[in-house]
Amino acid sequence: DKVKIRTALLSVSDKSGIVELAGALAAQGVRLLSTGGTHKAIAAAGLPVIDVSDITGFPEIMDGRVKTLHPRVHGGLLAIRDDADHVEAMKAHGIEGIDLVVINLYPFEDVRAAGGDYPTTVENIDIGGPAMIRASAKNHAYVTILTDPADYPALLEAMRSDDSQTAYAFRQKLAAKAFARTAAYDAMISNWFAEALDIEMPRHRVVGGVLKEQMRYGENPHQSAGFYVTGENRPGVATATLLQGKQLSYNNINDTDGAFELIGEFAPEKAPACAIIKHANPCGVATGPTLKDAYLRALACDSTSAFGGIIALNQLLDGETAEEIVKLFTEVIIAPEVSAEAKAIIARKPNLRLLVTGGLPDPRSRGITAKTVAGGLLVQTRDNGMIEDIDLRVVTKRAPTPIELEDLKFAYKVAKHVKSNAIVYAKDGQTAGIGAGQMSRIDSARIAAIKAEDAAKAMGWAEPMTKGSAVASEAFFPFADGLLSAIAAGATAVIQPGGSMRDEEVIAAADAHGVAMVFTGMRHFRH
Ligand code: 93A
Repeated sequence: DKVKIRTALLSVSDKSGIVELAGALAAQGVRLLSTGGTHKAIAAAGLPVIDVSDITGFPEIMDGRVKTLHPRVHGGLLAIRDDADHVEAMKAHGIEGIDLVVINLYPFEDVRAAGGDYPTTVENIDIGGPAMIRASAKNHAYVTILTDPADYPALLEAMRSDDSQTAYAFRQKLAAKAFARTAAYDAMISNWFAEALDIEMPRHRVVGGVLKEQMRYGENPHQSAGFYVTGENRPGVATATLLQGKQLSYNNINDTDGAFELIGEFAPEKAPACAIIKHANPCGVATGPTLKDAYLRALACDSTSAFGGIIALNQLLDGETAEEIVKLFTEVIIAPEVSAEAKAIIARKPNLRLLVTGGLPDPRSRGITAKTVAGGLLVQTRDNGMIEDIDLRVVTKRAPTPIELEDLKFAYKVAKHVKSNAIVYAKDGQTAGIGAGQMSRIDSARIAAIKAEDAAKAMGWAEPMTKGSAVASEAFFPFADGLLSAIAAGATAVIQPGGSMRDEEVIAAADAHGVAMVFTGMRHFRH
């Protein structure tokens, strides 16, 4: 099962480490073949290398679109070396076996992530590379296929210790890796097309990604986990830069994503805003005259839960806000930008992770979300409904005042990012109490009110902020009880999708208490 490496074909876009690899291979007497740019790099280092064109007897044509797509190459990759017919065909057509193939593909992912225009992105779809990778991987009984520069040292080590040979098990693993590589590559191409052409639910769905980092564990320590980047061009945790602090955990990443998607709902030009997230639910969200105020107001909603939370900001993190944040134990801060002053302040807490994204995600943009179920993949378009785009319908005798209306919209935006059943009380652009993830709506309403009472006690306020608040329910009230509970807590205005069989009952209850209620017609379930 051992194969001696005599001939190698090197064709790489990412040339890092290739000259060193070529040198080490040449030193072991391996004959090197290579394509245009790679050949140039290797030859420039003074190493003996043969141009693939000299093997095929055919020049690279069409701007390199056709350089290795030739029977002398693919025959050399696919031939079964101990099959008499194959050997005969090799002889008849002047085909020589290729034992080692080193390829990395045109950087489609990078071009896409950089927002390359349509023709540039298309031109970066590699055809010859994947063809050679797949041919080599199929023929792993004879061919060693390397698709990742990180594997160069392992190859050289294997060859050095075994007379330039590779073992079957080693080639098998590399073949598995190679097919994963081409599959993920094609996944990214098809997803890019689906996005560009607005194809939402294609016949074949591929969710492809590149391992960004392997985590120490998953949601729990006995689960293994990895973070894969899909190449989607959306500011967020996957593409953010970690300015300081240790690697994010699985739960950190999940929570940070929730935090940043939520804060993306708040346009920075309207007001500074801050969200604090725990276990994928917000425990406080607020706008404010300054970012520092927004943070303090978000914190006031539930300062107990905010301990060890994730903070998302909708604009540049400045020094005075950073100074407040470092007073409390926080796991992660994510912001579009950070001032030098804020950086220096955060640096005093070396374990605090600071992520910068360079921008905010567009809440209106399309795109998909996916989750696995046993034996399946549930895919849907992102919940990109925005309260600003909805015509609200006043269903009660009293219409909300302009101030109530602002708070209703604010509360509804937050409720969209709270696990169902979600009840969110808000006042003056600040969450007053959040009830998340209960199996009955009335329990969420009660919990939110209890949280508001706790906050009042902690802050030394005379009364909970639910008094005179606006309340949002992300789905309709199936009975009047949930609404009555909110009214008992002091809500004077209500926003909900409507659409229950008992809407009339719920409206009558609101009217009986002089409460203003609006229907959105759009539900925001989140599970
Ligand atoms: O344009 S291609 O799809 N056509 C080919 O025949 C071909 N052969 C190799 N792309 C092709 N490649 C790719 O060229 C490799 O996958 C590699 O990424 C790149 C290396 O080109 P160069 O050596 O000229 O820099």
